[in-house]
Amino acid sequence: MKKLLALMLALLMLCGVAAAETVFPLSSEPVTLRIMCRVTPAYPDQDNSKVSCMIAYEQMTGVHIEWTNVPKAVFNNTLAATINDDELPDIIMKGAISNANANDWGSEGILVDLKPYLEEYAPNFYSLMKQYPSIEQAITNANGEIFGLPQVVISPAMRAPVKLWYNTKALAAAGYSEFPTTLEGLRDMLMAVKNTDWDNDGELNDVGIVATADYLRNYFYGSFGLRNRGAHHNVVDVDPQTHELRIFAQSENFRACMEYLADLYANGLIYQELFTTGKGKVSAQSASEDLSLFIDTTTFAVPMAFVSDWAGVPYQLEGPDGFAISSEIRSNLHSVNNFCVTDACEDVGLALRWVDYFYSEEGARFFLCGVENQDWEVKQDGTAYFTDAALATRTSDMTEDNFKAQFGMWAGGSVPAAFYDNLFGAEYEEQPMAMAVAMLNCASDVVWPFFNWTDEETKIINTVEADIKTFINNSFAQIVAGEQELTDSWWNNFVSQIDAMGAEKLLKVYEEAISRVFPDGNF
Ligand SMILES: [Ca+2]
Repeated sequence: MKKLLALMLALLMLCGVAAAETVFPLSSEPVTLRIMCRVTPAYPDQDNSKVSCMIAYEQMTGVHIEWTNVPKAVFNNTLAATINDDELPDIIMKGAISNANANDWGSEGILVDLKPYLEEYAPNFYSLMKQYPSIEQAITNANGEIFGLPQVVISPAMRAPVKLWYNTKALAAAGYSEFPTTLEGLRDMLMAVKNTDWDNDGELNDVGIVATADYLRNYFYGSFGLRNRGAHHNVVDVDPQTHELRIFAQSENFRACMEYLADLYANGLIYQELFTTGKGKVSAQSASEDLSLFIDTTTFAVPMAFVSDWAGVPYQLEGPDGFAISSEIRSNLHSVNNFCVTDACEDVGLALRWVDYFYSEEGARFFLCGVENQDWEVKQDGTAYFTDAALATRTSDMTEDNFKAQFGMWAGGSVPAAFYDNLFGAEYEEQPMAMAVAMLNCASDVVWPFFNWTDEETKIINTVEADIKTFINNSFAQIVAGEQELTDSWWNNFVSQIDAMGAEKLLKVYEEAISRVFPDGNF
């Protein structure tokens, strides 16, 4: 019996990983799909029709794409206006639409339920979904509908995006041979760097830590044991002592985290414009050598000429209570609803066959990195990398994203594709990869997937949780930037305001969802 079971399991696994061959062209008749896509400034003219894999894919598939390229900064508003005006494209791509919005638009008939089509028209995606149950769980709503395809992450390289990078020249000039391991050590080191003219330009002009506000919070939270259920949940986690659900911003450790960062900020050890311009200036700051430490996924914002000055910290810094958790850890998903089909689409099957190739190993590499033997090739040692012709287009003022966005659709993320181990560059380079593996080792034992809420729960998530999250993030920024003093009365008021905003209701909703997702109680 045991043997039979093992055999059946082995067979099941074989079926699970067997890639479905996509047959090209997808259409023998000329056919057009209209895709509205979120694009970042990395792309040439922010125009997907100029990306070489998309040019090649038109030839392969026989499907012409009419692109509506929408800059990231205005994407959500533009999408909302498009839906309001009933001028729908066939497909909405790279939008990372929240499950709550997708369920809303789905229930109004604007988005098509893809579930009945997946097995037949998206066999690569379908087999991934069956192989990784957390994927199916995260994208299937309470009515059993699926309104969008996600970015799947299989490789560890893609599961720990928040990393700490330091300028080795700055550290050496300040007398450090190794990066510190604790928050206290970090403060001392930043102070020493700040007081060193490490780039020898005659001025003390180091700008301190640069990060987006999100990444600043999500890195330092971990050193205080906060947000300990991973990257997909920003308000609720589990109290490490009591193992009960909590709104982590109401814990004393959240106060301690803000106090620590407010002290850094007041001493000029955090970039003073971080809460207004975020990491927007990494490129210029690293080129003028004013930057010694930043938090980001890789060094892709640093101009090529300076990249070799930078090294990463392959561990989470330890906080005052001994916490060293990496809080920005993804499940097997990066983002959901990156490929949604609208009711304006006349051939849902074709739309799905078009995207399904990107969930195969071969197709994912094509979609994300570009055309084999034109943009990249397999080198003699078996590793893949860009061709000489591709590398010849690289100029020293280009960031890695600028360079890559000429060939593939990776830059900017939230893609409808699967990230296997066969990619190269960016997160897959030796250093970021080693750091990602190390940060995964600092993850909590349990990382919550995206939850798919019921209609009733969605109402609470869209209102109560969204409001609490905004309130927490704004308060955090005010305290850290010193606009507000963190007194006892401010703190007590902050905690009770979260209660007044519906903390209990929100925790109840999490409790319900968790009883569905973790029926064994190991949440
Ligand atoms: Ca200087």
